[in-house]
Amino acid sequence: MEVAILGIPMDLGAGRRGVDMGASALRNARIKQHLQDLGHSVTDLGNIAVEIADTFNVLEQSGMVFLDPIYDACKRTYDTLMQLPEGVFPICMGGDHSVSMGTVAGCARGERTGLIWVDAHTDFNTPETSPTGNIHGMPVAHLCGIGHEKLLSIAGEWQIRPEDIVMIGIRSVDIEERRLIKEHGITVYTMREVDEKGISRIAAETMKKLGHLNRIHVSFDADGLDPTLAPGVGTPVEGGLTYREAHLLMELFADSGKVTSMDIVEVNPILDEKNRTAQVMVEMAGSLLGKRIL
Ligand code: DIR
Ligand code: MN
Ligand code: MN
Ligand code: MN
Repeated sequence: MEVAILGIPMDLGAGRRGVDMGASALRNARIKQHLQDLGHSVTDLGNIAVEIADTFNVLEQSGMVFLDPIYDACKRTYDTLMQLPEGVFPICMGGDHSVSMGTVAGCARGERTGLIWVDAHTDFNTPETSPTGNIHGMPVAHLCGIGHEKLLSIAGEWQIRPEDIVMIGIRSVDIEERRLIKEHGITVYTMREVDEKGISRIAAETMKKLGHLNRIHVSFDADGLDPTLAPGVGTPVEGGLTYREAHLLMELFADSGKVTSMDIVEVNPILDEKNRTAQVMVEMAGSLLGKRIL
């Protein structure tokens, strides 16, 4: 397969600094070589230009922290991905999860697309419901067309349909966010469902729901994993996906042959231990791109 990797060194959407170095950490963990060893042809597109938090003195912009520079970086990400030739598999390396307003839209290319959100959080806040004002807690709402007008304009008219979203690994949802998730009928597999059903049934149900679509994007927040496995994240939550649950999920998605693009986000090397969070996320990409033991 033709794979393109793209860095978006963004930490403007998160509450803690350092996640802008996530793409560097993934390159340092040899993401390109790992995927090449699986037989893929990999092009590194380099990084999207993102402004640096320290150069701003006004932090608060209408209850949304760093709204304007986040819009600019997401727009540039969207435009870059839209220019990729058809058939290339993009892997977008954050950066905090606000980048996905550009990556998901850019990978979808205006076509109806399924979105699999692997995360501890549902990221479905709006400027009105957000307890923090941090935009990394808002990308899914904006992808569904709900939220701030400026961020909704990144991809023009195009939106993800709420019925085409499946979230897995969820264990932290804000009160108002919970209401929105229910109101919009988002399919959510919390950690309780992972425990009760097992990951293979969840993968099968996900593909039953989304498999009819021509494009499926997997957006993988490193904090979906258990923090003992992935300590390098800004908002760790106990009780996440285990090493094998996460790999099996990626392996089963690979078997479906339906996934067309991926994000790896929220890897924060400042908070990490010897880059192990980046390393495990590189392995996740390998499993999603068809790594087999035998
Ligand atoms: C929280 C935290 N729900 C917020 N969100 C995080 O700020 O909206 N998302 N950490 O990854
Ligand atoms: Mn997230
Ligand atoms: Mn998260
Ligand atoms: Mn986040």
